[in-house]
Amino acid sequence: MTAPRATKDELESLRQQIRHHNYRYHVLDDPEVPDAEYDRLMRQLQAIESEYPELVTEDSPTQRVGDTPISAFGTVQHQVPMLSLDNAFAPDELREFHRRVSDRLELEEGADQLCYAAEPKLDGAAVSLLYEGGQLVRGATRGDGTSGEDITHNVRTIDAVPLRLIGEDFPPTLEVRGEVFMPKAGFEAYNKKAEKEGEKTFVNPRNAAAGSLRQLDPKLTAERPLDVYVYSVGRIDGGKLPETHSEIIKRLQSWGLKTCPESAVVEGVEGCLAYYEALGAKRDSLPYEIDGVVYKVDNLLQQRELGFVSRAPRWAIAHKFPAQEELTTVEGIEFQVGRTGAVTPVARLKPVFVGGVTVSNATLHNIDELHRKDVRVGDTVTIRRAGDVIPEVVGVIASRRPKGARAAQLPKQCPVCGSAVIRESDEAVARCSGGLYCSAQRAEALKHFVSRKAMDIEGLGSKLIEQLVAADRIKTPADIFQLNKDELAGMERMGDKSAENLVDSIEESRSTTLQRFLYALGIREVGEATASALASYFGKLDAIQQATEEELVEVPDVGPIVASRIRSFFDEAHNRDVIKALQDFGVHWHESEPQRSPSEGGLSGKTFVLTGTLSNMTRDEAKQKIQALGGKVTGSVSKKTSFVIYGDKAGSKLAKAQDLGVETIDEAGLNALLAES
Ligand code: IWH
Repeated sequence: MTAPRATKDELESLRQQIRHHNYRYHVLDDPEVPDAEYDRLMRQLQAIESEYPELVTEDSPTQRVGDTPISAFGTVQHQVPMLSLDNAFAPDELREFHRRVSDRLELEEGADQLCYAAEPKLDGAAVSLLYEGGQLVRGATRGDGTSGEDITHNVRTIDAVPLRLIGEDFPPTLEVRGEVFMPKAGFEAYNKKAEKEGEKTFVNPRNAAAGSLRQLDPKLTAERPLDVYVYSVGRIDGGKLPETHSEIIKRLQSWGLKTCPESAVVEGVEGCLAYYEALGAKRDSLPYEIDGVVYKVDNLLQQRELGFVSRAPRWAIAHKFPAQEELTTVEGIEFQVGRTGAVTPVARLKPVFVGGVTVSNATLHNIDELHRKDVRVGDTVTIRRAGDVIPEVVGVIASRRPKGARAAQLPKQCPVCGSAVIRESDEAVARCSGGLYCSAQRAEALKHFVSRKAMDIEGLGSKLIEQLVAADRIKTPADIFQLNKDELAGMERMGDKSAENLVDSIEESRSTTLQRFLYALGIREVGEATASALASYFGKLDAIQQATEEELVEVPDVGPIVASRIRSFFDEAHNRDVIKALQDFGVHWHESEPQRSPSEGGLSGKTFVLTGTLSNMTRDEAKQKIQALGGKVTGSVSKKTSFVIYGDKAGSKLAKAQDLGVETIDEAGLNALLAES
């Protein structure tokens, strides 16, 4: 059957629309239509193509993923070699580079007028993309720079790689180079899923990108969240390009190729260094991993004048950031006890410079992680420190394991106090059961108590607290208020002046707020936000201490688990004693009237249970609306429940309400009730 003219026109129109939306979405990061509309256009195109298979073309947006795996990778010769870059690590090396460039170009000393195109150096896999007549005909890896592997079937699956260039003025043959990378979010999501399904995970986004491109089956590559930035031109036949790198990049973008939005033109070496600083500050918030900055002399005439040394251009350099991953060896595995008793394995390391600091400890998170990564004393491991994140052990280099390296086991007794270490079956963490008997938990609780967002006692640092706890000089937070200047001045690394400042700071902290005080108590699950909610809801400490779990869950954002933690904290006589002692020592705050008294509002005295998915509000929003009118919201249905509000996919709670004869109302009914109350 031959397709009518109108169908062919529609087909071409759909393809053009889809290419345009791809461009808006991927290249400009500014979609014009909602995803659902894009999806509709794709489906329409698929429908027509399946009716007229003879009209399917290679560059149709539906043809990204081929259905037959290849049997081996072909070899591709790069007619224009793919370059490598010299590296600079310190500002002086960059100044050196700038001086060499300026000298060769016979520019004045300083040469501020020299422009560089600066861009992030992505941590991915370099690729070459060849377009003939605007159609993507070949994708290749960099390989050794002269020949690489044909990965056309895989680059086609990357949505950000156009199968067809847009516009009219592109050169008949255009080979571009760029970096294929896996954004951080995609990398994490991919690894999480792989782990859950017992599949191999990737060590870092760079390996993920490179590994994904080396699949024989494009269906596998298509499942990987890959992205691309194009950063230079290789071969070009016919057509002419602008005379600066930065203008060329703009031109590539206008043809539908995705370029990095962080790239910029800077002036002189100072401009380069300022760009480096600014990008370094942004490094952790960028959605992809970078390992430095690339500077290229922007002017192509000047590039030609500078030329090459062997395979590297004299006109470009990579200025590296401090590595975020390094190798070192594990000298020991210890277990640290935190404020809540959590027993955390920590690797003691041969000190290593990574992420800009020297690291000698790295967390192993929890015992499962320790066993999963199978880290042993003596192992060579990869350590990662990104930004301000706690350094962690990424993995073991298996081939470098010494003979007889022993695995560490979770201790049965707390290494600090000897109490039993207990792990609830559904929890990832094991905990010391010693509570405040355990000096580690005590010290951590005290550190939390004095911290800036809690009681804000300046000058009482970790080391000093550890000393005071070890000397049995402070057992509870109340003991802090009995410390005197002379004994503090006698502690290690303390002088008269710092002791005096500390005493002043302790004195000042006596006057605080209920929110800070509650937070400082270190009740599990009670962070700053919950402390603040409790303080404004109840206004007074007494009211919180006496609140039942039912009353506590009425506080916005307090659920049954948090409520039970709060209740158990105040049920502990020891905790009540400490609070009393603190108040006796003069710790005070302003008490206020409760923000909401349960007897106000048209729903007071009524108890609600919410179940299922509501369509126009979340359950939390419904809860707040009910509470605002004085109603109570609880988690389980009983004879005392006034109403069960049910949404979509309501389950056993609805059934139970019907069993008990409790009134059930849907979302419309709830809205009516809220309106009339
Ligand atoms: C269902 N997306 O890849 C669906 N809005 O112009 C379809 C498309 C996309 C998502 C989900 C996330 C993403 C959107 C557009 C264009 C290309 C594209 C768009």
